[in-house]
Amino acid sequence: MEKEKIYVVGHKSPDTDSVCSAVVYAEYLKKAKKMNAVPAVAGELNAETKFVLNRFKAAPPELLSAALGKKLVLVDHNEINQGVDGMDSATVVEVIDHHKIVFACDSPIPFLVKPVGSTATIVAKILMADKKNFLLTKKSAGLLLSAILSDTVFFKSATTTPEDIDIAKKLGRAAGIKKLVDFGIEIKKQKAGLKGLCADKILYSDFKTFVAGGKKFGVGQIEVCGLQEADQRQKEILEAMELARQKENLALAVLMVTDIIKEGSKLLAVGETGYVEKAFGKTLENASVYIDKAMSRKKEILPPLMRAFEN
Ligand SMILES: [Mn+2]
Repeated sequence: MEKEKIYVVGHKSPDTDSVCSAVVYAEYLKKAKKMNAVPAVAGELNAETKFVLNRFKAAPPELLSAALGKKLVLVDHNEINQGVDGMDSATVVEVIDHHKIVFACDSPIPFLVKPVGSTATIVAKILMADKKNFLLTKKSAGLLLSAILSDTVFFKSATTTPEDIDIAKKLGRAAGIKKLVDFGIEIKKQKAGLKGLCADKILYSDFKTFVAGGKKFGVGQIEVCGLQEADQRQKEILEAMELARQKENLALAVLMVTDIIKEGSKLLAVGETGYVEKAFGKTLENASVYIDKAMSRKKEILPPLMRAFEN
């Protein structure tokens, strides 16, 4: 009898970390654990991830649009509302992640969460510890390296730890890539910017919802090289954000326009924007405010925002 299929899947609006971690970890489960593991994605691939998969000759994972009745390994997320639809009627058998923990489960499962810059860092360590299966191929090393460089914005994000840098160097050697930062910039350039994206796509390219103080809110993020284009299109983006906020019943919707060159983020906000002012002690102008040095949603934007909702 064929073993039951297990889908290894990241969050919706999949990013390079979500996808590459799923691809490599599924291969690990298959080869080292003899499981019938299949990598999957919870949404359309972005241009950056397509570039990375192509670069290391990896097939795009299958699209999983409904989780109902399926067995899942979650990578790069542990919040049910950020994952594949129907997850409450799926069985989560394992989690590997680097985000805050909100997961609940009525039976014990392997649950590995570490405060590092990317899920790929954790997956890479698992592969490196398994000496007998030779899983750290050029392809898997290249995919994981790309994910680390992407998630940590080539080590510039506040989420970067010494472990990410150390693992990335080892992966670089295995993948035959010497100049890590240069390669990181090449990866990031694939999708940085707003060119060719409608306002809706800009908001939803990386949008996550959260609950705090009994209210639901959403924070999206888009990376750009310079804020000029975003400034010009601000009105149109804010209109799309307000529509999305109403549609998804959110108290507040925020978009981080993160300038990876200037290393800061302009926040656009609609809805109960007082929470943004409270969180950052700044007054919004034109529904927006620039936060210098803030590039990480998880580390620099979410914690003060959550506190503002909770207090
Ligand atoms: Mn990640």
